[in-house]
Amino acid sequence: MKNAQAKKFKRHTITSALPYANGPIHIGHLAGVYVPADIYARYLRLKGEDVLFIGGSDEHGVPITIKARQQGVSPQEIVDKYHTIIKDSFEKFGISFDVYSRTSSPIHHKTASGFFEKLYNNNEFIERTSEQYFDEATQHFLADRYITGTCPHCGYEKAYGDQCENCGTSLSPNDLIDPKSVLSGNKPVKKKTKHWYLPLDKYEPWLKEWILEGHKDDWKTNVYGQCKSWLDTGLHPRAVTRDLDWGVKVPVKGADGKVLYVWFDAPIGYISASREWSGKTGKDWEPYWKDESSRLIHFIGKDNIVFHCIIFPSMLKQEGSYILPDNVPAFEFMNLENDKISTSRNWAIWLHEYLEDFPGKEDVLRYVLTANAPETKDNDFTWKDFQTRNNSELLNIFGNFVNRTLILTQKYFDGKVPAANEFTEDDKAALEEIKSFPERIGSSLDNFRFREALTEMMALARLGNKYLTDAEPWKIFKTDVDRVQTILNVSLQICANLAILCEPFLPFTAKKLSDMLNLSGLTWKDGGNTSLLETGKQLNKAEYLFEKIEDAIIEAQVQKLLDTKKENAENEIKVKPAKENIGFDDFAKLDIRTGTIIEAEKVPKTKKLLKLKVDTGIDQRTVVSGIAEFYQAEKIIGQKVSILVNLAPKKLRGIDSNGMILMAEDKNGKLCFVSPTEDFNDGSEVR
Ligand code: B3M
Ligand code: ZN
Repeated sequence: MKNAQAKKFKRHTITSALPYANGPIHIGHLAGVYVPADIYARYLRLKGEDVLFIGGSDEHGVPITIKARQQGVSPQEIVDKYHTIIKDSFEKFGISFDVYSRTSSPIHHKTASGFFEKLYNNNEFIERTSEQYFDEATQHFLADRYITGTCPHCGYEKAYGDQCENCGTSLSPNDLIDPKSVLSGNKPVKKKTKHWYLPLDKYEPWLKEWILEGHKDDWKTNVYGQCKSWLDTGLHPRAVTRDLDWGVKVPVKGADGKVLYVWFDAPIGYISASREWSGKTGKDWEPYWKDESSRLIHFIGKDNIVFHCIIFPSMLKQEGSYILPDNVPAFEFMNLENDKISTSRNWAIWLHEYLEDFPGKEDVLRYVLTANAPETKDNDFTWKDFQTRNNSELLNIFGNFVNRTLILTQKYFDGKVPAANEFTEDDKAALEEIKSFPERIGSSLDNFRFREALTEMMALARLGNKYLTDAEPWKIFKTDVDRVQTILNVSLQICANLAILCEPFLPFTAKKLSDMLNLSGLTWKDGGNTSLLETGKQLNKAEYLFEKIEDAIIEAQVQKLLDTKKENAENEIKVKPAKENIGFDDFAKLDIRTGTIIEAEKVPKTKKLLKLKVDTGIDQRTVVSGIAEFYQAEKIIGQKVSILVNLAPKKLRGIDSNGMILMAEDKNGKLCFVSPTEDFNDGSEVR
């Protein structure tokens, strides 16, 4: 990859994927997006570059409405809760956004609908009425995550209507094999509805030129490769509206009950966040997004490549006034203890919990996640490695070197920087090598090689540690004070360089070290300088930068994960053992028919009961059914059911109930109808 900084840019607009506000941040998010993005933003700021670092919560989309439905609250309540947790934990972890916004904000709704309107008025969209999957029981169209089925590409049985999380393929609901509604579990029917499509196929020639030619040298292999396979396969028009009631309303006539597809509105969230920032700071946001001398960089995970390299750039290009992303350094995935991180299985290390369990150790996690960054392939986080890197690298090398230097300066020279007297060859070699570090670290960062950059930064700490250990000033203080002065002066210059060059990676450590050295306001340009600390300068009291992490602490965290694993195993589908065998004659006594619910109402003063009128094909009869917690009366009119018609009548809450609706109950006690999968007449016998 050619050096990305070859061209000089006036401004750097750095975006980081907007996390869905339906759960907290975990180490996978941090390793794959937010820590590298923050390192890069801090590095550029230290170099004096003009940086706008953007974050925000992605608050629309079906995962949020599904979670709200599961918890019986509104989507707004879900996003309010998690937006606060996410924003707060980012701040405490030192992710230095210039703005952290949210897509449920009015400014985003205005920006996103205005963006759509401009493309609409330019006749950019294809309007198409098509048959979409519809859940008759709940009267919902089934978009994206409301429908699951088998992926046609890899056979994964829990693929979603918009994407297969197993193989990353972008899907549309009609691609799914054996589709099922997430809401009722039923097989959905097709119903006509109108949507607006972005004609991606029309942009193919331009995208091939812009990506396959224009970025073949500077985009990462994993990113370029995914884009190439997409373009080689051929692009198709993509729906950018949905039949949902949560999201940015589609701002055109004939679009009642429709919102923008979350992946159309979310990337525009970067722009609305910039407008929010502008409102707060008084600075103009437009140059960061519209001036060709600005550089737009998207930090994302690999599952977001198509949206940031193909769809959003096409939108920006068609809108006509925006710059395009110069680079999209997508990372692969971070696993945890050799297993895929999973929110639903609670198999994760949550940032807000880490901050509670390890106060003052933000940099340790930043360090370990960078050292193991999944830059070109999936990688793994283990608590053992976390402990080892803290104890053997941060504590024993970086911390030990700084602490010994400061303690000895305190002890021998009252904490004042001693003079540098005559330099030996070793001194000169060390001083010469210091000068190389800004370039060594900087060129790795310019090319988004964060692990390599971190290793180079640690090489400076190793240099100091080795230099001081070899020089052994404590052995010669009584006999050669001048020599000790020089050794500690050189060591202090290395400490001062560390305070600058570690800042992007370890901002909390950099602050502590700069305070101890009584330094401030240094920039990247000061890196490599071997006289940052002038002789006689009074240093502040030394404090420990790192502390040992004991086995017990790690064992407790590992145990926490083992407990989670055990809980998951227990929660696995508890399928009740089969009942004892019966003879066919026993079964033959049951008369089960197909039927249709024609009326439904809640039974007053009960939580669970609905009074139904069912057409059994034989007659129309009243049945009381305990399904009110799962189905709203008004939404199940027309629902096909299976009904046991020769069950002896029973009076329930004063109502004569005549028969029983067959319901399936899952492991969590959720009920769903057992209905004919084709349009059978009422009264058909089930046998
Ligand atoms: N909300 C997060 C994800 O897919 C998604 C990113 C949006 S960035 C505009 O994990
Ligand atoms: Zn798949």
